[in-house]
Amino acid sequence: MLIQHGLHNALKRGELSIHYQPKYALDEKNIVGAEALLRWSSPELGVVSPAEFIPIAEETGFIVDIGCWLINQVCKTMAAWREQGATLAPVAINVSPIQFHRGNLHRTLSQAMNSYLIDPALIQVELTEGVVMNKQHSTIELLHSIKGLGVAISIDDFGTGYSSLSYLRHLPIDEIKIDRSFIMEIVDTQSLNDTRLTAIPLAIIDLARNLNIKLVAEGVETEVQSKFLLENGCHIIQGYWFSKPVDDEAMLDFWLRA
Ligand code: G
Ligand code: G
Ligand code: MN
Ligand code: NA
Repeated sequence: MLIQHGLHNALKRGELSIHYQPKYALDEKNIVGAEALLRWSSPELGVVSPAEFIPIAEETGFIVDIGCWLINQVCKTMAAWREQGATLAPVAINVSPIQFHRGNLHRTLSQAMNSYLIDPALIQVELTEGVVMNKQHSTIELLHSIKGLGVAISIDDFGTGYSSLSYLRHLPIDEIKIDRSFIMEIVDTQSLNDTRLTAIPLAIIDLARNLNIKLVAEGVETEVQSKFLLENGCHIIQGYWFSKPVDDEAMLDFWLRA
């Protein structure tokens, strides 16, 4: 209840902020993108995790307003980075199923990109499997219309949703992100000999390669995990090993060094 009440004021009072986590190419040793992640610092509640407040914002539908604010804010920040000389790579925005189905995602994205003159090739939308699995005509149409803007579509938390893989073939999917739960299980070099632990990441790597879909591994925290991924053909990682999510100034430093 406290969270629900606080969230409405949070947007108005500017308590929400956005952090960015780089996606890093292990082979080319450069930053190839970033994921935008919401942060809420409440004077009454302290720092509230998105894992806590997003489900509540989804229940009340307020996630549509938050998501709209976030899309505009990301585009605004990208324009500021550009102005300061950054060479940008695509920034991924998490879109809640509620915003996807009920918000006017196509218009929100196109208006924000227009306002700040952001090249659609520099925006990515992250959806969970649950959203794209929905076979309704409207879902498929919406996915194609988002793609039609020139925005890329990425599947978040891949492997944790439903087991049907057929959507990868008939929907316009550009990228999948191996869920961090699979990466976490690789705790040391011993784990690499345990096929029960490596089988799923390896299968996802094969799947992505054969379908010609980009692949990112999430939650990469150690050198062992990085080496395992690089040696097996997953070149792009996101996780604490390269960098935690950082504020827009620290992200600018990353872009300027890229
Ligand atoms: O950053 P952190 O690990 O605390 O995020 C926890 C969860 O909140 C993750 O599952 C992440 O996908 C989700 N999340 C973070 N930012 C956003 C956002 O802007 N929109 C939506 N819908 N989810 C987000
Ligand atoms: O569900 P989604 O993939 O959007 O969630 C991304 C979340 O994962 C972010 O909230 C981020 O803080 C968190 N995260 C990013 N890198 C790591 C990592 O290396 N380890 C862990 N445990 N969490 C991470
Ligand atoms: Mn995500
Ligand atoms: Na994820």
